[in-house]
Formats: sequence, C-alpha cells, structure tokens
Amino acid sequence: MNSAPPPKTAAGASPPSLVKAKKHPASDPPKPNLYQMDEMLNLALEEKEDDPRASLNLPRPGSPYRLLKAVKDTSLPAKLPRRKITLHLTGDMSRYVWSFDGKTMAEQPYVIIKKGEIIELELVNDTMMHHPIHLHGHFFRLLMGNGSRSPLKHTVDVPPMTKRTVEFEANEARDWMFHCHILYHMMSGMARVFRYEDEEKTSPPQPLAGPHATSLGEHAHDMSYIWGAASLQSNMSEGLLTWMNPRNDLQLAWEVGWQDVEDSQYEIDALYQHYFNPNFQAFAG
Ligand SMILES: [Cu+2]
Repeated sequence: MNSAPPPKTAAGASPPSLVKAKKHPASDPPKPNLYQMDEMLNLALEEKEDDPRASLNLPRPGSPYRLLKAVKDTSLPAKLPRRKITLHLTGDMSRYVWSFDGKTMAEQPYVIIKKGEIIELELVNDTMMHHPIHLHGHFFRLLMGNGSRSPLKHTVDVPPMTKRTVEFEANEARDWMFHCHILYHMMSGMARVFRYEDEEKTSPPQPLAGPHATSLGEHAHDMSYIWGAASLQSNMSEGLLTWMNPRNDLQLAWEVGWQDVEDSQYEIDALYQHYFNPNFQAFAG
C-alpha cells in the first residue's frame, strides 16, 4: 500500500468509492475522555441490555456484535470432536502488566491443540480494560446468539468483566500466535502460541534458555522497564527510580534538603517487591 495522501475533493463531496449505492458515512466519534474509566464500564453495561443496538447510543459506540450475521451458514462439521478451552484475561492496572490466566507468554508459552478438533474458546475478561483478542491463521465463529449464521472473525473485543465465546476448526499445522491486539499488552505478556500437537511431538518445549528461546523470539523473556521521576529545587531534591518486570519491582527513592536545615538532611529508601499475583506480594526494604 502506498502512503500517498487521499485525493482532494471539493468541500462536502464524498471520497471515491467502489460501489454505486447511497452512502451512509459514519459520524466522527468524539475524542475519548482520558481521565475516567466510565466509558469502558458503560460499554460493558450497555451490552447487557436486551436491545442489541444499545451500545450504539453511547457517545463513543462499542462493537455491536449481536447485529453481525454471516451471509451464509458458517456451522462447523458436527462429526468433529469438540473441546472447550477457557482463558482468563488477567492483569494489573496499577503496574500495567497483562497476561492470560495470570501467566505471561514467557512463563507459559503454549496452548496445545490437535488437528481435526473443534475448539470452543471461552475468553473471560477479569480486568477493567477492553482487550481485542486476535488469533492468527484461523477464522473463528463468534457465538453471540446468531446460531448457524454466526459471523466469522479473527479478532474479537472482550469488554471489561465480560466474556466472549468463539469456536474454530483446528485445520492448520504448526504454531499460531494468539494475543491481545493492544500491542503493549501483548509485549507485557498477554500472548500465547496455539501449537498443533504434531509440532509438539517433533519439537517439544525446551527450557527458555535453549532453542525454544529463539522460536519465541522477543516473547521468550519477560520485558523489563526502567522509569522514574525526579525534581531539583533551590532547597531540596526528591525522586524515584524503578526497575520492573511482570513479577518484580526494584525501587530507589531519595529526598535531600539543604536550605533552612541545620545540616544537609537526606533520606534514601530501597525497596524490592515480588508479585505472586496482583493481590499478593512480598517486599523487603
Ligand atoms: Cu489487552
């Protein structure tokens, strides 16, 4: 695709189109309110309404998935064996780390599937954010009440504190990436590889330091980050420096004063915290 700017049209004229039908341009949605979470919650609540169009009435409309219908029957072969896999979408809003079932991709890389089976995949969002979940290499049926006309998709938005169920036929081979399409979430750990069992037999998982590390690329290791804030004033300086990864925080904080104090005063704190899960941590400092 080239990146040339779209052709200029006269004021009010519609841009070029491939179809000769009456156009129904969507209005521009208002900018999101970045300072409150209500919009996320409203969307989740509107979705519980009986009216499938309810979420379209919000200032920033959601994905009206219940209105989506395939143009033909998308049912999967009834004779194939079926298996249900439930994955919880997990994370920690304050530390901003994300995972499936409380484990990052580096901690638990694979979901093993078998060619010829139908996977019913239940995605349960335990967090207060939307996660658009994407599976490579397969189209899945989004099961939201449309039966044989369930739409085929490869990405599904899962609103906060709700669940979505999709199903697909495992009709490929080898390894397929599965991840949140907010790429920062993916990189912090909300990803897996759907691995066909045959691949598992020919190249079983190795310790993360071995050849396995290469096949998972940058996802073989948890990412770590350094962040901090500091101020320097005429009378004092204070600041904070943190190194973190999904399980650990190492923090250094300081306060130094030198004006209107008898001698220079200072305080330095060092703190180490290990997170077993978002609700349980151990610390020393
Ligand atoms: Cu996400």
